[in-house]
Amino acid sequence: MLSRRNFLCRIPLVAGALPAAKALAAEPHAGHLNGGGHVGVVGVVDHASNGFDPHAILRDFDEGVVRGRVREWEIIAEDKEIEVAPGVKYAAWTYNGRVPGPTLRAREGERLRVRFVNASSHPHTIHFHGIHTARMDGVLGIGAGDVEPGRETVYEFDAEPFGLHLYHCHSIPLADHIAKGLYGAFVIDPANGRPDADEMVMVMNGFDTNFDRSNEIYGVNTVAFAYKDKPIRVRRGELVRIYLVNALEFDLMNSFHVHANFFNHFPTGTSLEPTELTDTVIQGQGQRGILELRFPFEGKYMFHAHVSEFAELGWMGFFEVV
Ligand SMILES: [Cu+2]
Repeated sequence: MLSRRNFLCRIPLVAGALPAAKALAAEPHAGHLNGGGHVGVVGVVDHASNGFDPHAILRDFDEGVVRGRVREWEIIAEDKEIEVAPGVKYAAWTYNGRVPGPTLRAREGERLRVRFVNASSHPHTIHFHGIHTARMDGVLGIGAGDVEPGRETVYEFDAEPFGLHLYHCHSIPLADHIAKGLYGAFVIDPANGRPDADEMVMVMNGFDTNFDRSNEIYGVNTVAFAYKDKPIRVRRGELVRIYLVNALEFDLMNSFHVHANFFNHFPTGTSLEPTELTDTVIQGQGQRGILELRFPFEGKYMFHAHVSEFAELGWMGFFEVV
C-alpha cells in the first residue's frame, strides 16, 4: 500500500504519469525542485472550481443575520469534489460548499440559532463546542440526532464561553465525517471585544487521498502550500491576530511555528491574558488557540507545522510583511 511515508517518493518527476502525480513535484531525496523553498508543488489549484479560495477564507468571518435578539445562520451539508493540491481531487463533504466550513462569529451572551439542512447523501449533524443543553449537542440519539439526507433541524443555544471554538459533524464513524471536511471555526467575541487587529482564521487540516487512514496532503484552510505560492500580506508593526484551530484527523497532533518572531498565545481564547510568549504551539485534535503578534521588520517570513513531514506535504506558507 502506498503510505504517506513514501507518497512523495513514488511520484514520478514526469508530470501526468499518475492522476495525482502531476501535482506534486516535491521529491524529498532530490529536493530543491521548486526554487525558493525545499518543497512545493507544480501547477495551480482552480479555486473558482472549488468555489472557495484559502486567501478569502483566511479573513472571512460569517456573522450571520441578526433578527431581533437572535443571531442566525443557515448551514447546508453537501457532497462536493474539491482540489486540495494541483491535480489532486478529493471527494469532500462540505458545510456551505467549502472546507473548512464558514467561520461563524458571535458575541458572548447572544442567542444563536443555526438552521441545518442536509443536502448530502449521508446522515450528518453539527456538534458545536460550547456550553449548551444536551438536545442541542448534535450527537446520535439525543435531540435531533442524525439528520438524514433531505431533512433539516435547528440548533439553538447561547454564545458561551467567549473564545475560539469549533463545530463539526458528529455522525459515525466520526473520524470519517470529520476527515471528509465537515468542520469549521466558531469565534465567540468577549462582550467588550478584543483590540483592533488584522484578524485571520487558520484551520489546520489534512486529506487522506488513498483511504489508508492517514493523510497524504496537509494544509491550512485546505489547499496545500496555498500561502507559500501566494504569501499572506500583513503590515509591519500592525497587530496580527490568528485564530488557529486543529481540525486534523488521523494524526494525534499538529503544530504551528512562525519564523523570526514570537507570538502571545491565548489557549482556546477563553482569557484576555496570554499564557505564553512563544514561537511554536502544539495542538491535539480539536484543540485551538489565539495567537497575537506584530512583525517588526519587512520581508518574507515562513510559518509551518513543526512536524516536518506535514510541512513537506503542504502545511507551510509565508507572511509577506510590507
Ligand atoms: Cu457527517
